[in-house]
Amino acid sequence: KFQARGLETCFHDRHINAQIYAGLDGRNWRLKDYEARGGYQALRKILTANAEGAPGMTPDQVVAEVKASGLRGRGGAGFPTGLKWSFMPRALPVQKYLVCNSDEGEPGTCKDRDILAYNPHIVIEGMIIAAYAMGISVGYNYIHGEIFEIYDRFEEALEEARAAGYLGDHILGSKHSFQLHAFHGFGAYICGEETALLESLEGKKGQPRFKPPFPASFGLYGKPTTINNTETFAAVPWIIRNGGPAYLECGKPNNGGTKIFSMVGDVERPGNYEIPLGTPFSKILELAGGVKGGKKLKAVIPGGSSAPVLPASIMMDCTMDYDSIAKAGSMLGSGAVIVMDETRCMVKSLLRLSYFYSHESCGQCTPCREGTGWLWRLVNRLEHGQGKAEDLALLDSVAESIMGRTICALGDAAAMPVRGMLKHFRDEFAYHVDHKTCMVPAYV
Ligand code: L3W
Ligand code: SF4
Repeated sequence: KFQARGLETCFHDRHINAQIYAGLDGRNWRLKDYEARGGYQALRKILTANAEGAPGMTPDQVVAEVKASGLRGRGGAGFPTGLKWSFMPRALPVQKYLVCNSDEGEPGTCKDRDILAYNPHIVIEGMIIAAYAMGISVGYNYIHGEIFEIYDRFEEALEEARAAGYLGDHILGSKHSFQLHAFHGFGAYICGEETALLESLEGKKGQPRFKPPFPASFGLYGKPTTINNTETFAAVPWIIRNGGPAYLECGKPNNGGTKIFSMVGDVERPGNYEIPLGTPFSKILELAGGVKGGKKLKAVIPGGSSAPVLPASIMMDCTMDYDSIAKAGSMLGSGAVIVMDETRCMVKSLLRLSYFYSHESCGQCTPCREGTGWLWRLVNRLEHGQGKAEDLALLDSVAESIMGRTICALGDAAAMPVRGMLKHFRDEFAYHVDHKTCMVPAYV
């Protein structure tokens, strides 16, 4: 059921790969296996009282450790995790919630489902620690609606954790109580947007809310809520056991630790690879076996479908971290690296992306609802030899009119790939207009 998909080990000495993928063969994901690998030791470290009865680490110390680690949100935005945790008004005597965003839906991204499949307890432990740090007593893991086995497995893991006293009242005999529940989502891409996820969790239609207010002040049921991605929580136990500075050192300044990249598209060994942030792109391409069939690399979308495409010449000079990819004009996003070889037609690729965003738009705001449809129809006619000379400028203008004018990031996510394609591969689009066909022989 849970087969390895070409997962490689990390080549860095101080990696957490063994932690996340330790249950790789699909059998040793259970609590006893996780404990045998040092699982729940971080939780014991913070909760075990010293001779004076004080906990091993105070909530403030936990937040400080996460801040020191440089951990940034692994869901797409790269927001500093420790800073986000510090927004939680811990002392406020109201119900507060912790939510894990496992609604992985970004095209190309398939890392969170692997973490949940191979090592669900690492996420549970990370969430219990986060709840302790922020004084939260109730949490949910919102799992993508189209993955069934993983939801069932997570439920089983929760049962194990409850039976062992890691979840529930007075965890490990301490004052910390935390109830954690799994929630099976509905499979809509937009439910991965944090406020749409909250609406969905409340039983409503999954549509994004205006921000601000951010979930930190107005979240689930209007209460203060912290939402982090699955991979973000999975990094926390290692940080607590080994210290924030050690995690930071695994990566590079402002880009602490390791990150899982989903290598997809035209590579020999597609799969998830955990590498230190700051690793050259050429290295991860090599880990994935290089470009499939020995073909030439044409382009790469470095951070999931929302990120602008980069041509091979730029990508080969990049390192895989937030700052390097942003400097090159794209974003690291959720870490899906979509590799395209020389036979890929950029018009056809954009057509697929544009259709996706048009289909997934929730329809609340006009620039996104109408604009994504226009983008798709324009690219569709270019692809099918009916494009006009003015269509390229029109594409630019529609994308420009969407950017920054919508409630959530989906509008930008639809517009950015268009701008990236036209910036770097305009000649291909012009060729479709002039010749009514594709310049890439494989698709003619
Ligand atoms: C309190 C403030 N909280 C920001 C919080 C905010 C959120 C986080 C980041 O989009 C991106 C998007 C997709 N007080 C705050 C504050 N926060 N300022 O920090 O916020 P933000 O708005 O920068 O990003 P976002 O809305 O979370 C996420 C991109 O990720 N993406 C999508 C990937 C999709 C998946 C998936 O399918 N699972 O990962 C890929 O690139 O385009 O740009 O928590 O509340 N002042
Ligand atoms: Fe919905 Fe699109 Fe507006 Fe987001 S940008 S709220 S997906 S219509």
